[in-house]
Amino acid sequence: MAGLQSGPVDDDGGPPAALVDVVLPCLNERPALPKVLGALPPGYRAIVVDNGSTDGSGALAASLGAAVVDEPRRGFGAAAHAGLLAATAEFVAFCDCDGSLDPSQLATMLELVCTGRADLVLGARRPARGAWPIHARLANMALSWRLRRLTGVPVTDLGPLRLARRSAILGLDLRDRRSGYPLEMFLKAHRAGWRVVEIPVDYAPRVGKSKVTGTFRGTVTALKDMATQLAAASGRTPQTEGGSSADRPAADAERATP
Ligand SMILES: Nc1nc2c(ncn2[C@@H]2O[C@H](COP(=O)(O)OP(=O)(O)O)[C@@H](O)[C@H]2O)c(=O)[nH]1
Ligand SMILES: [Mg+2]
Repeated sequence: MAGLQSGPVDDDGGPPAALVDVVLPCLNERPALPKVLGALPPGYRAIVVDNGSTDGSGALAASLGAAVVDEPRRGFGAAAHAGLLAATAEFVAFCDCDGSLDPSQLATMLELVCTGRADLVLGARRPARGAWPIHARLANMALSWRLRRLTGVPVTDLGPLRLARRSAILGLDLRDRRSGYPLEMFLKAHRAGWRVVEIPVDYAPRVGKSKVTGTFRGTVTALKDMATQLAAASGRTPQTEGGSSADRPAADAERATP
């Protein structure tokens, strides 16, 4: 296993490969891109998924050195999943492309997964003043309460900053292509027996306009998509508490064996 800050050196002597690919779903986030990309620590490669932006986000991201993936099909999940499919690093993180989150806090998440203490790490947002609209906060509190009851995982936020092993997330076979994607990831990870761990992360006011919780349409779509995921999860017979370790990310399952 390579160190946490720099990836393995390519066989051909080229630049070190990224240890973490950071998927950044991006719909018209031009004003935020310099801050977001400038905040990525060494060893973390930005994959900006341009979700049909009309403000030149994709071209700006490429000029700033990011890998850019085009995903014309609209939807947070469509963008996030296209980024996951384009990723090649051992670990993948997801982060809003709006300047609200601090990618340097991914280092703690990476450490938890690398050392076998977690399979999926979620960032629980600690908002600065004005960062989080009250309706979104209340909806998120209600969702977290429901998730705690449903899964027993002491989750307090279904936050957008998260990290896991790439091959493991691919194995979850995520299907949602809209706002239910982060919830589907959590529910399927739990069902597969993953250790889902939450750590606090800073949450600053975003740069530019919100596409989800800041708009009526975005909020309604998010609620509908979450309800679909919850209904699917509630209707299933739960596995043994914590799920089957056979479904866990392989490397971590090995480490978890006493
Ligand atoms: N809602 C939405 N967001 C998208 C889409 N494609 C990419 N995104 C990005 O997904 C991220 C989350 O959206 P954001 O506006 O930050 O939602 P908020 O955090 O709830 O305010 C941002 O980086 C958006 O640019 C899409 O089709 N719909
Ligand atoms: Mg956001």
